[in-house]
Amino acid sequence: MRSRDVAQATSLRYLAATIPASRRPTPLFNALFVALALIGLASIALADSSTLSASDQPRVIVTSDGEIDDECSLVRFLLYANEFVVEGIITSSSQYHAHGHNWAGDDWAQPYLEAYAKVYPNLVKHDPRYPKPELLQSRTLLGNVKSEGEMDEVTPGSQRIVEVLLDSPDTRPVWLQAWGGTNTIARALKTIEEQHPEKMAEVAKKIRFYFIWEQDETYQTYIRPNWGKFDIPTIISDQFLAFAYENQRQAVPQEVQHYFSASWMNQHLRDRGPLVALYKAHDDGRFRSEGDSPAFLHVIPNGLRSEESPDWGGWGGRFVKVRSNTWLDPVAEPGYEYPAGRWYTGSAWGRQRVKQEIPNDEVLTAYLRPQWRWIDAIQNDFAARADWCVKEFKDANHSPVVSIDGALSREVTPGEAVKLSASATDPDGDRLTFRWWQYSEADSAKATVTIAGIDSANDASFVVPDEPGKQVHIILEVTDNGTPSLVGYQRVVCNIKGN
Ligand SMILES: [Ca+2]
Ligand SMILES: [Ca+2]
Ligand SMILES: [Ca+2]
Repeated sequence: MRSRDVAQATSLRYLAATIPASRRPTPLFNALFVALALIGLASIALADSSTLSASDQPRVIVTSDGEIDDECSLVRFLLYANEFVVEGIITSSSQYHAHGHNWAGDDWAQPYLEAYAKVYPNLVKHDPRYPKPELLQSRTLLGNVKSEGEMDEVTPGSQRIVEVLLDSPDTRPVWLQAWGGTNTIARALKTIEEQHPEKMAEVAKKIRFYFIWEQDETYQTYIRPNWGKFDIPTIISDQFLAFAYENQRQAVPQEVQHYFSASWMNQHLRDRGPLVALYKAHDDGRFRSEGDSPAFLHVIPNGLRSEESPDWGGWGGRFVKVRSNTWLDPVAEPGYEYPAGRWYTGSAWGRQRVKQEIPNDEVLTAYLRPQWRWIDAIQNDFAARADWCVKEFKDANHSPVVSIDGALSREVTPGEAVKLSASATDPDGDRLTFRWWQYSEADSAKATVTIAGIDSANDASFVVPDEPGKQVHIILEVTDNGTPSLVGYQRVVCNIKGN
């Protein structure tokens, strides 16, 4: 097998259990997808799915070490609870936080859940899918917290992960996120290995990992050696630095830093009810850190389809495959060799570069771009949801809903003029602006295509470059003129035929 074929085969396998993205679920589509998947036609369902503007809510389990930036991330996460099936919010330790070591308390998440309960009656005016506070409460549990990397003890948190993964009638992917150490996840997997070794392969097929660094050793010492053979798709992010503490996001360009400024934050987050009131910005209001948020930003079904393959890119960054199942941040340095072991503060490329404190470090800026390029849209979307906590539907903004005419994934021929056409609606009746662009970093084509009618809803096109076997990724961004201005997306993936 040539390397490209290997990549494509993996990508297909990755796709097979992943349901394509959009904002509105329809039961008909879900039933159709399940039926097709059952008879082994999942990839055909995906090819045809573009005519069905629907998706399911991704299932997610958060594990968090309760640092201040996790607390900030939890506020944002709860505002997106309508987009997910929240299977668990589990406290874990890390190399930074554990019992007796900068510990926020076993019940650090409680004030946030209580505040969520207070704003829930208003949030459901904006989306009835927000989960009941009692449901979130019942799934918020203590994991392995006694020391860094501790995975000996079976805990309520580890058992919740076991329960979700062993629930065999449900084959949908489960995104296991590590905002801290991977130890509680490791403990859960060890329980499954010990008690149900015959189910490991089936369980592994459901799992998607997204780790914010490896904040303890358990991925290397337990998960990789024992579960590596199952090729669980694993993203380990270092580019989250663009969304982290000031000293870490220093290379983010000025025009983007604006969205972290006290003036912007105060304008959009002050007086937004009890949940956002708990958001631990700095005293003057400026952004503190949400280094862990990319773990769930990646799976928000916003139309970018980032959950379909880690190299496609989206709100949680963009990654390259460096080992059979492991996707890390793209390092542009010629001849760079990724570490064989942990990707963390002691080894990750961006972290090492940040330590060098190079003024106007354009190389670091470029490295972090897959994350910061979306910050304006990410922050405005956050601001709108802060409004949802206190405002009526008619007084708040909601994203445009975008629908592509024709397939989302297409087979195209070199020289062919591909027509790009879409429609969009806005829940608030806002005026909409269309913009098509090639996500050239995410696609395998070398050529930069010229898109005619770049701001046209239904009269845009481009000519397919002569690069058989490659892909061109076209993003459609539809922006409304509400306050704050919000964006809806779709992505058209064109597979160039030949060879
Ligand atoms: Ca954390
Ligand atoms: Ca709107
Ligand atoms: Ca390209």
